[in-house]
Amino acid sequence: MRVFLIHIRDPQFYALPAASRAKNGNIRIMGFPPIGIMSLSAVVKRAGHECVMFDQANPETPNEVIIYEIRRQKPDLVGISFLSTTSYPYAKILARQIRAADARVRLAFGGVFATLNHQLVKLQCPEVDFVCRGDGEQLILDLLVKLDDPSDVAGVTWTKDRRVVQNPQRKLDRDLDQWPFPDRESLPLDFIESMPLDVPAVLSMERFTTMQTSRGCPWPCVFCDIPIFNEGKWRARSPQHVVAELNHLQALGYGGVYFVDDHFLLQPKRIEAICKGINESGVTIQWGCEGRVDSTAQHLFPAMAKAHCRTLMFGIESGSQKVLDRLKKEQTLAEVESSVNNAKNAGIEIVHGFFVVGNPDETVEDMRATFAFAAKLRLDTFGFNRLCVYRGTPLWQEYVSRGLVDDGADWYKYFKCSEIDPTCLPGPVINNERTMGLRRLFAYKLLHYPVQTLRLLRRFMRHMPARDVVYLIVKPFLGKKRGLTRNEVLSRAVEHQMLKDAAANLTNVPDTLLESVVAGEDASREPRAYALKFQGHS
Ligand code: B12
Repeated sequence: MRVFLIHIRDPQFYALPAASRAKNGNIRIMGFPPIGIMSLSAVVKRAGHECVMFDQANPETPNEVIIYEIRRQKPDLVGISFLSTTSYPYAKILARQIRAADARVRLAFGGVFATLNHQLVKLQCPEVDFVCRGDGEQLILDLLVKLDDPSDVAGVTWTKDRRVVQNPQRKLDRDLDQWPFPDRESLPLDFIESMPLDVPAVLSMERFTTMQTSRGCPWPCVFCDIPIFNEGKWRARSPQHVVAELNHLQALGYGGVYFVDDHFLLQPKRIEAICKGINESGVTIQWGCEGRVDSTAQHLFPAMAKAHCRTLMFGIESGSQKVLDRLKKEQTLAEVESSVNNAKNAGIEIVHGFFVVGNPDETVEDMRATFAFAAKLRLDTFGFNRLCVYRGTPLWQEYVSRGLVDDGADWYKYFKCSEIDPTCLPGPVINNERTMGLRRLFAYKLLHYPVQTLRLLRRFMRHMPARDVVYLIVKPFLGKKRGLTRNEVLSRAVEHQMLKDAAANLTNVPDTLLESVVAGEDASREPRAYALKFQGHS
């Protein structure tokens, strides 16, 4: 069978083509690779099928090229993968265009958003044959042999006799070592991790990729849907399997790896074995990961640093215990402080703090406390995002019961909490407090931690154009902005408020408007000349 796998990205959001090509001729992309479809591609190929991947971060494969290739290569199944609510409108548009161009091809959706909203997605997108829930590895193999009648393929939502059928849930796969390493070599792309991401994953211009060493997180934070996606469970690959993949990546020339695990720091024994394996096998790849501040693995931070862990990211969220409790974060300010200290004392080079502002019941004093707390912590980098609410999270459920969102009409939208929740501060107040807070924080950091700050800036200078670094520093001190400057687009390191606003607005677009966008595009038109260069068909 021939399978096409497409990773949908919001245009200009989280992945940018770099100006230069890699030595091997590949297009260089600043951003995270699409590890979801890369994982599935490896599985599908090992089973003897053909697989072609498309990542929409590649400017040479817009929708029209993908449709052209579908017509030309006639795949048996086209799998469309997307992570979040923000990319759903683009997935919808592409599915409709594909269906308009080819009435027979089988179309499948997968990923976190599709999983959590499977029935509604199936109803809203009748052109999609299968909405796939949860892990995709075994599911796609089962589906490929049952494309005509997936009645007994667990985890699929489809239509039979004009009725939406929800096949039984697939049992959570605990044996993650059975799957091959993701197929990273079949896209005509090379990834580099740099500042357009709002998180300094490893901060290196080396060939960069991601790995997933565990899945899930059992904690009940109200804004997160991962416990529901993973049925409250945490599953992990064995240390041997993880180290083997790192060796494989080193042999392929990768120099930076970010673990996209939801909570890498959960199991001390596993971390210890991974670090030991890295040192013993001579892996020198620099890596980054994230985890909770209450991790019991903190005594291993020195071992992690020795095994080339350069970046450690903590979900700190707030400097107000009241807000932390409201978010059901189940962590204390003292735990935050000691884990950041432990990481810095261990020699981890970049310790990052994720914060959220605009939380329910948060006052101006709480926000000020958050910025004062961030200043006190020995963090190297930080990000302050506005809290948003997505369907599938406990907070969404709360908003449904408080009548703030309509589960039937709003399910495919996402909102900044302050837009709908009267217990949040108004948007302009939040933005103003954030700007002021960032200014104070930057000034405080420069004054109190000059060595740490200068060291970090020197590292930035090595990996970013100087003007972007300057902009990054002066941004909080600039007055009210008037529009999106080129630098602002490029330097989305601290925040990318406007782009996020655009993405949020798009999720609010009704289907009728989307239809007109699709109608406006002539899906039957021939792809542009550059498209033919794709995969060497010139
Ligand atoms: C890494 C990551 C990112 C990276 C992007 C990585 C990339 N490839 O582009 C960055 C930092 C850029 C990012 C950005 C954002 N992210 Co994010 N991100 C994640 C994270 C931590 C891991 C995703 C991942 O790589 N998983 C590993 C791969 C192997 O899994 P997978 O893609 O899910 O694929 C598996 C299955 O889903 C399935 N599958 C997937 N596709 C298909 C298709 C078919 C046909 C089949 C059969 C199966 C299938 O099979 C795969 C293998 O089992 C997740 C949390 C999570 N655990 O999923 C959040 C997560 C997806 N992000 C989230 C959000 C909200 C965002 C942002 C909107 C944040 C913001 N406000 O700016 C943006 C939007 C990005 C976008 N364009 O969609 C939310 C989504 C919630 C929602 N309902 O929308 C999540 C779930 C985090 C959370 N806790 O809530 N993100």
